[in-house]
Amino acid sequence: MTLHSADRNDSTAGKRAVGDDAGGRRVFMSLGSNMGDRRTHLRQGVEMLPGVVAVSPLYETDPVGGPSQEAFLNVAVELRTDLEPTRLLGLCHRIESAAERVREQRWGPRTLDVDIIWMEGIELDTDRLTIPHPRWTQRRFVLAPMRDLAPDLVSESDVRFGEGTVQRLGEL
Ligand code: A4P
Ligand code: MG
Repeated sequence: MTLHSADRNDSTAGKRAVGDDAGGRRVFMSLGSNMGDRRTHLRQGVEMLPGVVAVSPLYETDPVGGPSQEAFLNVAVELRTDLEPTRLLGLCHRIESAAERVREQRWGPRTLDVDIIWMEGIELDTDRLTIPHPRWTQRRFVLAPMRDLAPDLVSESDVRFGEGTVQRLGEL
């Protein structure tokens, strides 16, 4: 896995460019839903994120970890933002609350999960926040959409060795 930052690569097929010229650091988020109207939850979540540069294709994914539960829809989103990590985490929680997420069980079913995957130049590990996300390099439901957006960070073999099965559905 190459975890250095590089210039943006706009040549990736399937990557939907949303905006450009935004300032700030390069950031990747992962959004997942497996309850209710999954696609709408993801769309509304993406709309609430600041500085969106690109949204990956949509993937249907088998749950990794946790109890037996329905399949997820997952996407990755690239941002450019000056928001500090803790502020961005606060925003993640507000976006999840807007989808009326209820926390009952770790890794359990959820209307919307918004995770910070990677922030350019940031490494931190506190009780509330770990960046890069501690499990992202093991999970195909994050690696596959990340590969679509950031082939400089994720290789084909990284995706192949990820845990879980994923199916690309098209645009969110
Ligand atoms: N937290 C720490 N680091 C971060 C970060 N980088 N981004 C803290 C976001 N949050 C971070 O998360 C618990 C706490 O983690 C947060 O309050 C925050 O302070 P949560 O969202 O409340 O609970 P969770 O998601 O159940 O726990 P966790 O450990 O974040 O789960 P994971 O590892 O993210 O896994 N399978 C498929 N196919 N698709 C999925 O989207 N998601 C999970 C969740 C499991 N299996 C899945 C999927
Ligand atoms: Mg989460």
